[in-house]
Amino acid sequence: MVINFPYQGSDFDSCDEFVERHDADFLTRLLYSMLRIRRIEEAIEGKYHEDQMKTPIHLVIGQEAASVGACSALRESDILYCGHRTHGAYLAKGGDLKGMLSEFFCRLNGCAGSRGGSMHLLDKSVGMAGSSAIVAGAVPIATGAALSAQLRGDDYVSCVFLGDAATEEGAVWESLNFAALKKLPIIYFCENNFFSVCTPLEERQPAGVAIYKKAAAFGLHSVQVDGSNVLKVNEAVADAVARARRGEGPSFIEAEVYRWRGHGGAGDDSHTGYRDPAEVAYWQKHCPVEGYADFLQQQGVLNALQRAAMEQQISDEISEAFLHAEKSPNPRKEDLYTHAYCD
Ligand SMILES: Cc1ncc(C[n+]2csc(CCOP(=O)(O)OP(=O)(O)O)c2C)c(N)n1
Repeated sequence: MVINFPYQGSDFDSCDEFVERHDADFLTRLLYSMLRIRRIEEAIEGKYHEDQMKTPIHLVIGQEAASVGACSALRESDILYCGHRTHGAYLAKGGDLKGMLSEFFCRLNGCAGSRGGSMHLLDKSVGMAGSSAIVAGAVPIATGAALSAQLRGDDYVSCVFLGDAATEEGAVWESLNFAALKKLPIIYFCENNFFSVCTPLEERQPAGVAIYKKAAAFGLHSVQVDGSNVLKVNEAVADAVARARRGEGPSFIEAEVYRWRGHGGAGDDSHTGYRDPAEVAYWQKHCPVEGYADFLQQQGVLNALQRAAMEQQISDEISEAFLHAEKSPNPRKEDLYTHAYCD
């Protein structure tokens, strides 16, 4: 069996100090948010074959700790940009489940007004400023938003999620260079899941040059973090946010994660041969959500009853949101040109 990188996930052995630093409410909310994303994604996956959701989907199952760890370090007023794998980031940033599902069902009340679908979630009310299906497409836009914050003296930090494959696009390095030069308040949050569709990292980038080290060479504060550990991700992003707010410029965070499902659509695609199914099974055994839940129970922050209550609450919310989306009205022909032009 090939494991693409040394296992680090779900290792909470050195995390006792986090429990001392944060209150139980915060620690539990991190779990709730991850569990909510997991169950929502499973529900979306389960219903996808019905073909009522008129959108391609890219599931984030396995990567929840990265979404939640990063967004929990941002304020609502901080703005977020994303690539095509949007669901976790949107929900973790405070996005509305009904709005997201309605968007997938191509309904009038979808969070992007049925214009976007899963790859283009947009919701300015929670700081989800935009997402782009063009690999690395959101990176220069997020950099421009950080420049805008700096020029206008606005207090927000701009954060952009990008994949490991996005770092193979020139636009990323032009953005990083500019951000470092101007000391922009921006965080480049790279979810390194080691695959670009079905091409592994080692076939795309030279061995021995970690992505975060390339960013460091451009003059950014740059760190690598275990993306399966929500606490470590939160800490790395909180540090980057504090630096940005102090005017110390951009940060790059490489979070090592593993995607359990195929690149797009429902199900695991490892039978196609691009990755070893045993590798997927290995990562599923080291689940970032269950691992963190077990850790909280060991620490006495959470008990089994509370965990079960979370499951129930999430399940109820999901059922209600699907009903809402299914029953919502379709877009109207007369609105076709709304949002197409602005004065
Ligand atoms: C500019 C561009 N090139 C190619 C594609 C086709 N494409 C879609 S997703 C993807 C891989 C993205 O991998 P990564 O950025 O690591 O994100 P992940 O899917 O792993 O989350 C590619 C090559 C695209 N959408 N845009």
